[in-house]
Amino acid sequence: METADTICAISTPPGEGGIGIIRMSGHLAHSVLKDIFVPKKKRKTFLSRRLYLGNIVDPKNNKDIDEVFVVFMGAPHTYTKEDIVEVYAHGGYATQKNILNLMMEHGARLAEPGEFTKRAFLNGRIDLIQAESVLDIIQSETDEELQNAIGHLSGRLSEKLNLIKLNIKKAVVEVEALIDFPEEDIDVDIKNIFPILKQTKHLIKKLINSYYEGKAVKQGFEVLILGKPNVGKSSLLNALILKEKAIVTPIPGTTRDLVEDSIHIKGIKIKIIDTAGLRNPIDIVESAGIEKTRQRIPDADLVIWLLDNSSQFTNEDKNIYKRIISKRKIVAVNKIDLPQRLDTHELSSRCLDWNEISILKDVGLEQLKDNIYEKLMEKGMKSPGAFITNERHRNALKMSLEEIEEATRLIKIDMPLEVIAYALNNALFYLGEITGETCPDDILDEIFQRFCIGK
Ligand SMILES: Nc1nc2c(ncn2[C@@H]2O[C@H](COP(=O)(O)OP(=O)(O)O)[C@@H](O)[C@H]2O)c(=O)[nH]1
Ligand SMILES: [Mg+2]
Repeated sequence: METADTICAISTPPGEGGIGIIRMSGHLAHSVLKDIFVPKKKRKTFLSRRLYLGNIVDPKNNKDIDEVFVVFMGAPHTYTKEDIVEVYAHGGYATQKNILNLMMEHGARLAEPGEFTKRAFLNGRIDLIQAESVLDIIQSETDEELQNAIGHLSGRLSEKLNLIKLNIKKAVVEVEALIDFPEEDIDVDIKNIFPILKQTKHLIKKLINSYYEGKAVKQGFEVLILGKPNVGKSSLLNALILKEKAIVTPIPGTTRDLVEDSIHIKGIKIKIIDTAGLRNPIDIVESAGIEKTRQRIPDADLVIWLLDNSSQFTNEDKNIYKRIISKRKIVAVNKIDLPQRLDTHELSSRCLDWNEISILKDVGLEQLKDNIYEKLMEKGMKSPGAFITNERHRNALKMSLEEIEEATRLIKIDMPLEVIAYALNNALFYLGEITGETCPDDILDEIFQRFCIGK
């Protein structure tokens, strides 16, 4: 496929390096190469996928720019499906810049971030999931992340989605057959598509749930330590991360900002956040800290609610509990080295289990860590395979699921077939957004802008 512009960019990271790669894609690539490259052995054209040694020379003044290797890759069997040229130059900034400028003088233009990959997508070589996985591969920090991203690039997730789409298409065909032929003429009952819809819902839900584990692999979990002032929240953060990061004092209200650090428990990344103790604030600084704490609650994957064994259960504790009733949580009673004043009935009457710990004496902390891990993984899907790590994918799956549920409901209340077909086609539309078949331009732009230039 021919795109109007031929694009070029430095594809290796900026700075000094052994080699620097400058890449061009588009129908002018070959002619630009002929203009600015003088091979050691004279030749008129460059064969596809051969490496040539020679010099980049500015034809204006015959000035040598660099001694390089070049390769020409003929369309359509290339990354972008267009003609591609890669120049392997010395890895200095000035050299690469000069070669790039020369390419631009001879008809190429500077590529936008991710534009090579965008062309691969627009020209149908890869779907949108695969394009996004290219970015994930580049940004992977751990092996688990990398393996999942490579799986997506090879089409593992796309395959699953295609299977789901096929199912929905089957249902659409049945509904449309009924629309075209009145019921007397053919032997089809609309209720026959229930099993297909049920299976489809199951498959989509499984993928949506895999986001949880996918997120664990990619970003790690967020664990928020909550509790009234002075129960030992900052001490707990320090004990978990094995550093004196947060200030610990006997003065209630010491922590006024969020303090966070990351640890690994059994290979999963966990961000622990120490917060300002929740109570009626004494001044505006504390009040701002408390507000920040409150705002973080909805996003936290887990809350550790910390109580003090040596002090009574108060209204402050009650109010904290109200805020976290529906959150995934662990209750921990700290300072068990001190005489008990806490009425644990307040916890048991709320059907809560609790961990007894003393951060000061290092009691119960290992057990607490195990609990954190188990709680976080409770909802995770243990089976290997494709899991989604991308918020965009999850949202589209949810929308699609809603449409299928809607279709099921409409069938049950005998709504017109056209309305049912409409809902099913919407479900397909949302799935198409994930792979990119039906993705609006602004979403595409936003995705590719996250790439670096030259990819
Ligand atoms: N006796 C005892 N004191 C503790 C324990 N954990 C923390 N403390 C003390 O409780 C006070 C408040 O601790 P801090 O971590 O600042 O509480 P925060 O306000 O919830 O962050 C400090 O003086 C700590 O040394 C514990 O297990 N036992
Ligand atoms: Mg504190």
